[in-house]
Amino acid sequence: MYFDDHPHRRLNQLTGEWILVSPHRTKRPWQGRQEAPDRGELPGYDPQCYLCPGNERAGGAVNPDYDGTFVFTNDFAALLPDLPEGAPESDGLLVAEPEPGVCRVICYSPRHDLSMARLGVDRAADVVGVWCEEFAALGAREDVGFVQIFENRGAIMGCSNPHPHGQIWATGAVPMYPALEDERQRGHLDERGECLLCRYLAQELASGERLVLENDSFAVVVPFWATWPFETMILPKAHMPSILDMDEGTRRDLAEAMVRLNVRYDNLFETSFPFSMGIHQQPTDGKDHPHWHFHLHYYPPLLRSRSVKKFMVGFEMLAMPQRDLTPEAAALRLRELSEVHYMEGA
Ligand code: H2U
Ligand code: ZN
Repeated sequence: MYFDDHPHRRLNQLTGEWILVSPHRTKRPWQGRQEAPDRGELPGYDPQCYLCPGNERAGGAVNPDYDGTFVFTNDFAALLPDLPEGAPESDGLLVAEPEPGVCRVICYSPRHDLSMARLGVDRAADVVGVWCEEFAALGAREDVGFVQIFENRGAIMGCSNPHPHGQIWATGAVPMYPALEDERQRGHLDERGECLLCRYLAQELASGERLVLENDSFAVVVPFWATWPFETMILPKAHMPSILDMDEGTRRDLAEAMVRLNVRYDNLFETSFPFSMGIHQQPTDGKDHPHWHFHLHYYPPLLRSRSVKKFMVGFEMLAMPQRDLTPEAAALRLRELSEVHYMEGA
């Protein structure tokens, strides 16, 4: 196929951005394992960890002896509610406005050592439940227009702590990427009378070329327009503007899809796989957003081994993102991996 061999660019339908693909540079065969598996076991409890039960955090607060999930307001929040009145007007081209908001931290489990890949589906479903509760509560606030749920995992991503946790930043305005996706999805529904991602998913399920795994309610694909080497997207098969549209069974299916994907990711380079992931869903301005189809993005930086990452520099910083490995080849690699975690296998 032409696009397996020749440089080309692909359109990201969700943002309108283009990505350069250079498949002719990956003709060399895959070299197999480059490094020994990373079997560095973490302790189940770390007395130095600010997220473990019963420990003191930086601000002086003491974590309860929690069992299950634990949510608290970030002690170093990037956003604050209740900003003072009296911000100056913008001055010509110098445009600024106050941005109120709330930052929360979610511990997935009391266990310091169990990331999503090894948490088990029941615990992962509890995390999905907390996301729904937090989304509902934060989204109901007058001063919150968008709720960004995300997780930063691994030192390479600047994550400060291996204790499995995620974050929520709720903002007054809709941030840049969700705003782009909002515009593209609205435009598609207006012009074609059908949801952009329902249509995209039907095409991906029909081809199967970029499909990594699926269950009754969700499909995991390497998007046709993926930027990061092993980037994936989790999409609900039914049209749902937000995570609150999931029933109990669908929440569990989401947890199952996440756990299976995370196991494959860990198995890829036999390491605790770093990434940034996040949920994109409808804004929380009280209006209807029928064009929104919620989804999760996983952006992992690793390229060839647990220490060789993809750099977005040079042409990519100045012009447009670029990749060598095609999304189809990445999906094939992820599809071939086992769903038994390498730390739990023989
Ligand atoms: P990472 O997920 O990027 O590691 O960030 C963890 C968050 O935890 C970070 O935003 C917060 C930091 O502000 N934090 C607390 O709220 N309390 C602490 O005692 C330490 C870290
Ligand atoms: Zn811990």
